[in-house]
Parts: sequence; structure tokens; C-alpha cells
Amino acid sequence: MAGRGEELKLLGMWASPFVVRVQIALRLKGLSYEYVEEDLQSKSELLLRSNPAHAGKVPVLIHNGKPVCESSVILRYIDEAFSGSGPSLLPADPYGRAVALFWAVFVDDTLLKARSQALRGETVEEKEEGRKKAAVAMETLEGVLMESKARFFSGRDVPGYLDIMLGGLLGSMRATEEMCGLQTFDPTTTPLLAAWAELFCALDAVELVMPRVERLVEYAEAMQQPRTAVSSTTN
Ligand SMILES: N[C@@H](CCC(=O)N[C@@H](CS)C(=O)NCC(=O)O)C(=O)O
Repeated sequence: MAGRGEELKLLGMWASPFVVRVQIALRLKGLSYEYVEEDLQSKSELLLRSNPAHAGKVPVLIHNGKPVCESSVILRYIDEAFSGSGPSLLPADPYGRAVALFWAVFVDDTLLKARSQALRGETVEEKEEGRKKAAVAMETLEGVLMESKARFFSGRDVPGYLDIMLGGLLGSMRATEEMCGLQTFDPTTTPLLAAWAELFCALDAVELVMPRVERLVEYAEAMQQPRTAVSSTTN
């Protein structure tokens, strides 16, 4: 329910960083919505029907009955469909938009993929390679901040698309750091990103929806246990 007869429903799962992105965006835009928690082991008919291409991945935003999938696409959709509500997430000028979109793709395609390799690589060497790639990706992003190549939240303005794309991942990144030492943003090698992360996470719109690290750790550990143990920890 976004007002003026609009109906917004978000199909999500609390621990998903991609769902967190959408929740932050909706809150920053001041849009009210119905949140529907999905059990990813037993997806609802609505979820499967709404995102058939990905066999029912969350998040899915349903606006007046029409589904929009993929967090990066949903953020753009929210910005365009509700341009009159709250701050713009993407810059108005085409070049500024292109730059924000480029770095957001870098976050998912380079940083996230490297972290995933560091965690799930099949061999020790593969994991080590992932760690190195993740460190390089973080230093690259630090350079973006240092040279103001793209706009990041400074604490005095409003966060935008790129902040949300990176910031939505912070809870999961911190949980991973807790569990296996894969650092989020090292204050010595990436001090600007470390400071940015603190500022971003202190925002009300973020604090309200960012899952707590301890809960994420508990959940991730339970996911490694047999199914019966998982249900008893998450319910
Ligand atoms: N690239 C997608 C990723 C979405 C995604 O991986 N969602 C996970 C939860 S974190 C999911 O729904 N997994 C269930 C499945 O794969 O069946 C996005 O940004 O929305």
C-alpha cells in the first residue's frame, strides 16, 4: 500500500541481502508496502508464479498485481514508478546515472562473485584466489570513493542507488566476517569504505531492516545442519 490506490507487496526472506536492498529503497522513498516472508524451502505459489525465470527467487516486488524481479531492477523501478515520492535514487543526469549503474554492476559481478569464491571455492587455492580478488575489488571501490568517481553517501546527503546496492550487503558481509574472517571493509586498507559503512548503517531506514549479525550467523550455521535443526532455529 503505497498510497493513492497503489498496492505494493514485497515477497522476501529476512536474511537475504537482496531483499534488504529493496526494503531500504522503499523506506528511503517513504513508500509503505506489505511484506510477505517466504520459506525458500517451500515457496508460495505466488512467488513461483511471479519469478518463474529463476524458479522463485526473492526479492519480488508486486506493484498493483505486476511482479518486478531482481533487486537491481526493482530499485530502478521504484525510482521511476515513484519519482514523485521521496528522493531520487539515481542521479538525474545521464552520465551520473551511467556511472552509478556501472559501479553497482561491479559490486554484484566482481565483489560479490569474488567473495562467493572465497567462501565456496572447491579447493583451498580457489578460496585463496577469491579472497585476493575480493581484496582487489574493495580497493578498487575505495579508489572510487577517494577520487569521487561516483557519488556515495557522505552523511550530509541522502543515499542513492549505489549506496543501497553495496550497503544492502553489509549485514551479510559482517556475518561472513564473523564466521570465517573474510573482512567486510578493513579500516586500514579501505578506511573510506569502512567509514561510509558506519554512516550508512546508522540511518533509520537501514537500521530498521538490516538483519542483526548474530541472527544471520545463527541462521547460516543452522543452514549447515540437517533440515530439522534449521526449522527449529528459524521459527
Ligand atoms: N541477483 C538476484 C539474487 C536473488 C537471490 O539470490 N535470492 C536468493 C535469496 S538471497 C533466493 O531467492 N534463493 C532461493 C533460490 O535460489 O531458490 C537479486 O539481486 O535479486
